[in-house]
Amino acid sequence: MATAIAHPNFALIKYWGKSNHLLNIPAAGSISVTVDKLTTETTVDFSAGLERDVAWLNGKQVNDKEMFRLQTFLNIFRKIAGENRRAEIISSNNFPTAAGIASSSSGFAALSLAASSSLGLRLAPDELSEIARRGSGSAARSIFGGFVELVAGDRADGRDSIAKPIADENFWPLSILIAITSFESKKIGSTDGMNLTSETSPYYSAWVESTRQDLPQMRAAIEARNFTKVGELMEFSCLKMHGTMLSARPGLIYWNAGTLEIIEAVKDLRNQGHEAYFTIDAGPQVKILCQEKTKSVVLDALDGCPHVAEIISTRPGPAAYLKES
Ligand code: 2P0
Repeated sequence: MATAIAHPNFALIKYWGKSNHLLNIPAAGSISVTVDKLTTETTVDFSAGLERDVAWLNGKQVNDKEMFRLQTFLNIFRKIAGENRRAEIISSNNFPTAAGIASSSSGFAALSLAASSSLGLRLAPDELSEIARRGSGSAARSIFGGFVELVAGDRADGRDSIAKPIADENFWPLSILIAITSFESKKIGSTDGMNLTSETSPYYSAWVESTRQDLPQMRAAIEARNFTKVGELMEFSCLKMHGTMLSARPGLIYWNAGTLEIIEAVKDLRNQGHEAYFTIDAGPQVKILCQEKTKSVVLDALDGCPHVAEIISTRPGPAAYLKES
């Protein structure tokens, strides 16, 4: 039995589309920041007495569709370890699940670490990242803390599609404020949304090609701690991704009225000389990136948005780790 803790990450350059569905290889790389405060804690117990895998998420038994995904994922670890036993997974998040706060990134990262450790496998972080990616693309990035790049890689087997740290969580103490506009789970999950987009959007190939061009620019901007450049590129990638989603058939709209309200508030702040930037994932929440000196004015502006239900204040956070028993 082993318990692991992982933190979600938010993409500065977004991942939206796959080149290989079976191995879950992204069509382009992505860059993210892992955050502190939000956690997934997952315990895995491979037990001789179980007839099949079972999983509990936030105290509720996982449905058949999700269970199939988890079973397939655990098979990767069983194969490496030469193991036949089934497992019980107990996982909980201290934040809303499947609502655009990247719960699958921390979820599959924590599961990878707990499953490998409970089978006595001592995998290096990049091996763990490669396996985590097969569970959920963004999870490859949450194996590491701070600023992280998931490389698309060149190999057909995906072995080089792994996350690599750019800078650790102490490199740049930015504020990442999460403005929650809805606690509902999303109706279309990321995998289905990506597949719909890549199959039907006339803009999809341009999205993938332009993302490849954004990556070295974002990497350089982070390394130079160039806040304006990071913020500008982050918004560019976010709006391009949502533009591509909107052009799917039928169009994918993850935003609600509160999402737009916050975008307007952030743009107003910039017009008043307070530098802050927004990003939005596959859900209606908005993440706002700012520096410490601007945090209080951003919080005041968010307090003035009627659709904001809750604000979570985070900073770059650590890599996934095992909990001592
Ligand atoms: C990202 N998202 O880069 C993008 C931006 C959501 C929008 O990665 O299909 O749950 O499990 O590999 O990792 C969410 O996608 O997708 C995601 P799968 P995942 O953060």
